[in-house]
Amino acid sequence: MTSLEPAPDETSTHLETDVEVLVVGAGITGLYQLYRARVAGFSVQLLEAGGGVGGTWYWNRYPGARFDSESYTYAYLFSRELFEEWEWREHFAEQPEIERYLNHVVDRFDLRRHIRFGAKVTSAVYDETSGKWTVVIGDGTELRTQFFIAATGVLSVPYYPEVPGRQDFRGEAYHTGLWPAEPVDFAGKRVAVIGTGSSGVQVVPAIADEVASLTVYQRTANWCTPLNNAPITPEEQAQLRTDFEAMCETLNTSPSGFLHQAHDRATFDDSKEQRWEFFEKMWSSPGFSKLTSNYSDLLLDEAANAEWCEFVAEKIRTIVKDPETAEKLIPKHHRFGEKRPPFVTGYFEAFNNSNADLIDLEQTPILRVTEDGIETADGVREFDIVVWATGFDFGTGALNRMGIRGRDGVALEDHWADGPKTFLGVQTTGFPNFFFPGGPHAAAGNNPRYNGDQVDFITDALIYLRAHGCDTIEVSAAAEEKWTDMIDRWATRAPSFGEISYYFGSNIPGKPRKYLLNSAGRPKLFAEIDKVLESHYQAFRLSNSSNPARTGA
Ligand code: NA7
Repeated sequence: MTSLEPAPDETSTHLETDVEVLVVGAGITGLYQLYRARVAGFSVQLLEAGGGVGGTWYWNRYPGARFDSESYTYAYLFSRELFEEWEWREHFAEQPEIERYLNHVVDRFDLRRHIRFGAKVTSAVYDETSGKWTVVIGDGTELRTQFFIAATGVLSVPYYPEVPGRQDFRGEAYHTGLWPAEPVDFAGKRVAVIGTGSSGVQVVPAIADEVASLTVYQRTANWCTPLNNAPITPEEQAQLRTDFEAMCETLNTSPSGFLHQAHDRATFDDSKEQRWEFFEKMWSSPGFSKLTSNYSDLLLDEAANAEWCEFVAEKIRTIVKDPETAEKLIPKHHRFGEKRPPFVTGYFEAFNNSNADLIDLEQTPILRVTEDGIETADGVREFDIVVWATGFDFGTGALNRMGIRGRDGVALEDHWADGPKTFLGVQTTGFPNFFFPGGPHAAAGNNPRYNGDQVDFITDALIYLRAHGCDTIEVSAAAEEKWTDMIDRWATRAPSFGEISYYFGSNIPGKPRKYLLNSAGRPKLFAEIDKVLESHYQAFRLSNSSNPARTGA
């Protein structure tokens, strides 16, 4: 462990080396998978590379890191008791509270004894004869499992751009996605933040008031709008409890897994005055409702989108006192919703501090990192701390790096050389008994909802296998092809993210430009799951490794 990695949780060093279900990743999805597998009566082990539970919410512990989906809709809903006993402090919880919550869940359901921390998977190889996987971790320990479930997340491999001299910097350097457990002391320091995605725009206001100077390196301005966070009042807490069932129902029938209600009017149904009044309401609304509750044509009609963008641009001009900085902060090349919109608290305001500066990398690109700072066409600026908020190898990053080898030794990264191919975002052909909930082709929306649906589907499939005397399951090439074609078709259809976004892998040089989410959302997943269940898993080949004659159910 380097000093940059959060300290390990010494309380769980448990390791069962021969199990029915092996889960990788102690994030929200992996912990739920562990819970479901255990309740279903399977022997189960969870491996986690980090030193504690949380996954994304373990590694991304930078100042200002918080949910931008409502806490109670992002958290677990499988247990009403859990929902009732955990009172979220804020509508959008901050990282420490999230980490506390996930630790509470682990202890509440006695899951810790199944988890081994500090156990990074280095290879996972399928054995055709036994139908089992052999999984090796960093210290060389070998494990055997019937079912191998990688809940390794989509935002778990931090990306550092190839900037010359990055390693030469002698000050402190941190990536937002690999933040140390010990607090970083920003007081009185000259700080650079590179990157203005969701992470960068959360860090900036969180440290703005304590640093000596803050220089933000922006390559692309983003359509940031206010998060509008607030503490949850006792009355709201009581209401949440009363409304639990109704809330679950709303979330389960919403394509993106949010509570926000869709608006029934299109932009130009209203006069300019009415529109601006409505936009003010949107501006003051919580989180993603700017996308989900805005005018119905916001993401479908260019002129409608441009109206909202004009409104947001005016807001930026009003907040940011220096007109030149304000103009730099207004996106010029993409519409609202074309990239994942960040939600902010005090981001634009931070640029009114006399010690804050915005460098527009479109005008003056970074040439190199030096021992003391960062050089652009404008010269060198010296820093004590550089924060790399430069994103992740999204979707396939972790899975393609785990040394996963399927039937005939085929490498997953080769099978997916042109982009991921999946069925339901849970299995890929040639890799029997291997699942990856919350991985590529998972939803665009409130992640834990869709990922939880996938975990339920997987667990139910394993229960079905057991009940029918089978121990091996592999999706057919035809089902995989059909689902992947559907993903690609929906990817280019409005309302979808633009192709210049990490959702298409465009932030990683050389990565295939393939859509990594599922824009059809939960309704399509539910419909397909229903078909699978009605057809008794026809999309899959079920078999028994010790009795090849026992095939299908
Ligand atoms: P993002 O959203 O991928 O943002 C990464 C940022 O880093 C973005 O502003 C990039 O600019 C910038 N970047 C990337 N490479 C460079 C180079 N070479 N030079 C300068 N700037 C660069 O990652 P986040 O961590 O902010 O958010 C990820 C998700 O976490 C988010 O969507 C939420 O789901 C939570 P670009 O826009 O590519 O020009």
